[in-house]
Amino acid sequence: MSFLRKLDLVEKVDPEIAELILKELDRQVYGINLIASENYADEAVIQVQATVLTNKYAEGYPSRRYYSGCEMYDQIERIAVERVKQLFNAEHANVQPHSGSQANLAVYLAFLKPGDTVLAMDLAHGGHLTHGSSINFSGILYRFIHYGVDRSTELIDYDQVEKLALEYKPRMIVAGASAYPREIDFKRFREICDKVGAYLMVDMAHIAGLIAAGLHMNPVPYADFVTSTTQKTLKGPRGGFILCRREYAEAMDRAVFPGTQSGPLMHIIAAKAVAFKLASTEEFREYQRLIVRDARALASSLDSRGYRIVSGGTDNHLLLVDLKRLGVSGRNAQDVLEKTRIYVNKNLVPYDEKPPYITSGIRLGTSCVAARSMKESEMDTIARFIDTSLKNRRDSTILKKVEEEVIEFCKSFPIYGD
Ligand code: DSN
Repeated sequence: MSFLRKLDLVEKVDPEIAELILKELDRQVYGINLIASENYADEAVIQVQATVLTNKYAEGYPSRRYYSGCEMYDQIERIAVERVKQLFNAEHANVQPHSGSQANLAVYLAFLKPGDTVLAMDLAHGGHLTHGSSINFSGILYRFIHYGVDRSTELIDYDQVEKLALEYKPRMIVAGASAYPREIDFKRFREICDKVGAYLMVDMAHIAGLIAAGLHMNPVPYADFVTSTTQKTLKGPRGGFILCRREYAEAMDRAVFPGTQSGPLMHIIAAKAVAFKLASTEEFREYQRLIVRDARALASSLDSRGYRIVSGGTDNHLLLVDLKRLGVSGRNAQDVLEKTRIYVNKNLVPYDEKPPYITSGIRLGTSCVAARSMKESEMDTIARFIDTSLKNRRDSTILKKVEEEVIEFCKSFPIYGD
């Protein structure tokens, strides 16, 4: 039995929480996870997080801590930093950000002043909350101007980015997205930044695994700062990191600690180190190749069933499905699919007329299914499950039958060995 089911100590002190954890494990095992930002961390990565490393305060950086007893933590953090620098060929790395949002906050704090102009991708076209949403600290503290995708191609309109950059002269341009299915041309972003003297920040959170595997252009040679999470395609613990050029290292580190965070989560930093090691293997690169093949296969299986795929396909780990033709909202589709144990998230499609809590689309990602070794032919089965569920959304008997099929299907694709 996997160690993940052994919760004897928790069961003794808090059976209520233990039971919920075990139920959640079953939900993960007997369900199909297509949430593009999620993944299954390796068991070693999970194990590291449940160690005594959680007990320590280590504010500061290796050899410059504010507490004694940090000898092991210095070594762990140095290993994590060296591994991630090597993985992405970066000059400097900070592995302390607790999340991707914290990483973005630290870059803004270090290199912008409140009120500065920043150009970033519109959330409604695939950007992220921390790329200037008016309800997020980023949009509250800085003056964000947004670029989007072209209405007909649904690809980033680089000419529009350039036009807006020349017009608004931003101090920083942000590239990167949380719902964009195509490759991003970081070289073109660099050229635009150079024309207007702007910093380039790339938020590579979604595609970090693909970049590590050499399947997507690496932003490091072009960007001043690169931020990321570790839990998405990278398959690590929940957390963030920042890469930058040597010249920015001191300001960057100061912005993380003491600028925006105090005690680093050292058990998570150790888990990041393990994940970076795993991400440098040929097995990981093969896994990333499968993610992309699966995403293409899922897009094509849905397309052949009449679904409109935003931009006509995908180059990465995710696809956006426009459900307008089917007459079902993204929210409704998410709820229906949850009943059949298929997990997706509702998502705005470009130029969506519905509000963000309803939406006209869903976002599907293949990091989790590829991690279970589901291949192209399985994507057709999943497309069939989705299609049957959505087209019979008011028929509880059919939905029940699909749910049973999903459970049976999942039994052939374990997440954690048994
Ligand atoms: N919430 C994440 C996503 O789903 O893309 C990004 O923070």
